[in-house]
Amino acid sequence: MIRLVALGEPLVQLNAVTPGPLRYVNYFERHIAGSEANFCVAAVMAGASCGLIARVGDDEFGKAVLEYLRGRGVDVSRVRVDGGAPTGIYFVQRHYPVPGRSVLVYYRRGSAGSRLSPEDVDVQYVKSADAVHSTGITLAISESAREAVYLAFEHAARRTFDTNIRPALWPSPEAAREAVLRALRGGVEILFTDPDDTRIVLGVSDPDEAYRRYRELGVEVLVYKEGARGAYVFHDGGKYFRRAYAVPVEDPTGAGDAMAGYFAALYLSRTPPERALDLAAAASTLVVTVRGDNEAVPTPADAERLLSSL
Ligand code: CKP
Ligand code: MG
Repeated sequence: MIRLVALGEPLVQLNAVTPGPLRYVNYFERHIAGSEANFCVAAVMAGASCGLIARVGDDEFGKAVLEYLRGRGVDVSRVRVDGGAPTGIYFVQRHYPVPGRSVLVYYRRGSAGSRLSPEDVDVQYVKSADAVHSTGITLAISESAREAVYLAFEHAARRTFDTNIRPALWPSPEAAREAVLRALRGGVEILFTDPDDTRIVLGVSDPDEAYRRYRELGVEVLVYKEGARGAYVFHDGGKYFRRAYAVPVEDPTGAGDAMAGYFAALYLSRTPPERALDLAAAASTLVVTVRGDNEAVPTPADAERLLSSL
């Protein structure tokens, strides 16, 4: 079984039960999310094992994160409980101002998760994993979290990375660009990204050009996500595009993480990239049909059922 380790901040998500501006939303549904936590759940569903390196607060939300992730089969033995700060939360505003899209409103500054630091990186644990994953979110939340990612990447056998540039978390696009380029420096085997992030990182958005440039930076496999249009996978042997399925969108948050966790688990266990992308696309399709980022990630058998129904 492929063993993955991810570094990042798990968060409590408060998802608006009704669509529209948050100021008129009275009911919120609680979910457990955060990009790397979502990645881990998806990887486990796809048949890998995944451990999370993170911090949560010594509070009810921290307990909820630990219980939920443990229940989903994620190894939380390296999630530290930090009594000095609360577990981060965020709200999801749905279908407003752009129908079919969501807006994330964070309450996470100074959170326990953002206090992740190189001290939390158990080097032996990292070295024993087949691959280590993180995202631009962890690079953005604090300097210590960013250094934790660089340290873990230094010791990783293989690396996977999702650019996930959240402009709200960065002082400037240049800062994001610089931090992401540094994360890519040691060579990333699978890079997950999209046109918006690639415009910030490389100043281009054409998929072929992006692959050429990322390749020069040491990326082996590029998963280039074009949202509701579909996604490409570029690799040594070629290029493949998987068109997205048109489904009713409840909340697209988490679609990228489902694709990343699913794809990484399958590809690293030697599933051909085209097939891995098909199944990963099925996983991300199902995620957008519900609120919550990871509850609808399917088993491979269910992903297969969806693919054969289309
Ligand atoms: O790129 P995705 O929509 O898949 O990422 C969603 C996650 O960690 C979500 O759980 C949210 O908490 C976050 O990204 C974030 O910090 O924006
Ligand atoms: Mg994403």
